[in-house]
Amino acid sequence: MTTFCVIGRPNVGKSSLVNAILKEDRAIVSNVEGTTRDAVDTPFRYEGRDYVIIDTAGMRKRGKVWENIEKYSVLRAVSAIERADVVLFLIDGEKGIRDQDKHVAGLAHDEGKGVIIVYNKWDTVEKDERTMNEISKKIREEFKYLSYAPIAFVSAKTGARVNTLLPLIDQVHDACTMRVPTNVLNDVIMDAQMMNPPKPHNGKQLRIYYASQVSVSPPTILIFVNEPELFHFSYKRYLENKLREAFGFIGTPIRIHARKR
Ligand SMILES: Nc1nc2c(ncn2[C@@H]2O[C@H](COP(=O)(O)OP(=O)(O)OP(=O)(O)O)[C@@H](O)[C@H]2O)c(=O)[nH]1
Ligand SMILES: [Mg+2]
Repeated sequence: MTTFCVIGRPNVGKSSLVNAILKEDRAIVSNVEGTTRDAVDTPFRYEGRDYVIIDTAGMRKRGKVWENIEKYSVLRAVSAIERADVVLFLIDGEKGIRDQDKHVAGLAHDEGKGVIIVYNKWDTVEKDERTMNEISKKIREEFKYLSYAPIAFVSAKTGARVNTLLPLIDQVHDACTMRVPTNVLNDVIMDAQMMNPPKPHNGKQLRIYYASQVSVSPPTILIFVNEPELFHFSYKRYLENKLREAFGFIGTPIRIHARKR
């Protein structure tokens, strides 16, 4: 079973998207912000697979604090994220990316769940053949830490491309729970090291002995080294990119921890 939730600031079209996926008018849709008050779970079955979709209330932040009336919607959204395998993070294509979206995206990222960025209201966007690339680039710049999240362009209103979401959700959920066999993992890490060995720091050289995947959701890799302090962020990121090239890991964060052997 796959549980996924739909989050985003008020009025981005979360309830409309839930309806479009379910193809029934269940959730209440309105152009008044804050229509949805509670997180609502709906179980359904599609092509032999079971899902639970969770609609949430829109979230908004003023200055440094979540607005009082919004505070409970944030808590409920966070609990929806915690219960979900995959998070659909919605952006309103009619209004474009706003500061608020960053706060919401941050919540999605912090929990270590699978994330799909959904650019909704695509029907309202004036576009030519370059628009999708341009907007994707903008999204990558604005949400750097979500670089692993695939981007979907949909219209909850017309239903355009909504049918691409469930297959993508399956793919991301599979990536979140993927287990890489230890020998294959070590081959990739050893190759990566040979191509680009870690640079010495103050005459000290990082040595990587052995890696193993210790958990899933998110995939977590433990790497045994001579000195964990020598394992710099940039080298971790390099290895993460190599792991993504080799295994995909679409839509899921990867955690890499170093331990002294
Ligand atoms: N043009 C267009 N309008 C949309 C689309 N999706 C939603 N809307 C409209 O946007 C407004 C808000 O939709 P909702 O689905 O209620 O938004 P929400 O994110 O659930 O809002 P809250 O629950 O209040 O946070 C409604 O007027 C919808 O008809 C879309 O893809 N295209
Ligand atoms: Mg709603």
